[in-house]
Amino acid sequence: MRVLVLGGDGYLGWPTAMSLSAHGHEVAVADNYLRRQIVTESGSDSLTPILNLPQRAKVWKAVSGRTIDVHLIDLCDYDLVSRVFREFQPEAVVHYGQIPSAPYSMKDRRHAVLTQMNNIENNLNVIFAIVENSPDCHLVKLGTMGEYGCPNIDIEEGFLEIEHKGRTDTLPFPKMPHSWYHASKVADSTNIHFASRVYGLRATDLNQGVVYGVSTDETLLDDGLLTRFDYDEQFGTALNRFCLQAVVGHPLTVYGTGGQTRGFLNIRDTLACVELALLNPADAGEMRVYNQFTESFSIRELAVEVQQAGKELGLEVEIREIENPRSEAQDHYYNPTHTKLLDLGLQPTLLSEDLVTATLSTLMTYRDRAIHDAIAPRTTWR
Ligand code: USQ
Repeated sequence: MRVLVLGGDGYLGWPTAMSLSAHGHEVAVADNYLRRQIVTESGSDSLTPILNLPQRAKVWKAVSGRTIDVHLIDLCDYDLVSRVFREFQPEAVVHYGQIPSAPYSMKDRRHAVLTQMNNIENNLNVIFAIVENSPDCHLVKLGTMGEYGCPNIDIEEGFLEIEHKGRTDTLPFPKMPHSWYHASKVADSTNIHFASRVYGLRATDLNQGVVYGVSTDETLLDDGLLTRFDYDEQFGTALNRFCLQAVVGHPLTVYGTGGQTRGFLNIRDTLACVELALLNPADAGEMRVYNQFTESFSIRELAVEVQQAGKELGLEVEIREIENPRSEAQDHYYNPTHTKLLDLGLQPTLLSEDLVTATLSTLMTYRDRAIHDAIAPRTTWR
């Protein structure tokens, strides 16, 4: 299959591109390095040293004998996006190419606007590039579990059967996003659903949980193929941050009581889920929604997990509850359905499989590169 990976320089985009290439797909990537730029501007950097995209593609060619085409373009520039679609004629596009940080979007008006403008505009460009150049192309879009928020009822996979005043319908599940960033993904889902109804777009919206881990089969082949690893207060996510904190001797930053519960998945499972979505395309005019995570944990449970794994490696790890910088429920019901990817054959990689220890061991190699000032939370929701 010809697959275009948007955001192909990112934490998930680059490993996805390699994995698809290794599995025999013809792969092209597009990126404008915005993530690198805003992480640097925020005073942080990837813990892992990463090459630029053309260099990575060269190492990949040397290691695997396979080619990944690189396009350094801004997805907000429609002419360039359209040209890549015309030339490459993708059968599927995996869209990761967005600003992914809730705290970044909550810093102030400017960051909220930048996140929403960038994400919503580039997603519209992708929709129109498909419709105008490769109408049969399947859009696999990275959404987020944070679109739903934490309602006091079970969360369904995208749609909910509702009976109201004697009538019934199946409608998009209600959304209560956690941040301006998560709200941008809600807008994307609405726009993709609209395009599927109006233009016959075929689309799969992957509402992904929090991803953790640093290694995949392909990143382990050569140091030049490493993916980025963020741990700062804006672009680092909970479990990855805790792992980094453990190896550099920083107390684990549990926000509030740590009762917040979220869905998590290993980076390897992201790649597996995306490929399953690609191999089982939505029909023309259909928007599928999968809840993409494998296990739920409270933040406190994760901190204890990291503390225990650290002990086995001789690390003394302190857990510290700090005032929650976010406006969020800390003790809440959370029971999202996530069976569709399992039905397609996903074999989950579970946290209990020594994954925390493996991540800690890898991070220890690079711990001297950590920028300590970037760790403590500074961005508040209020
Ligand atoms: N948290 C802590 N300590 C930390 C960092 C986070 O207690 O040092 C808590 C937060 O308060 C929150 C939970 O961990 O309750 C998750 O926060 P996060 O930063 O790991 O994840 P989030 O902001 O929700 O966003 C991340 C990704 C985003 C993706 C989302 C999936 O940045 O791109 O969409 O995870 S989900 O969380 O399911 O919406």
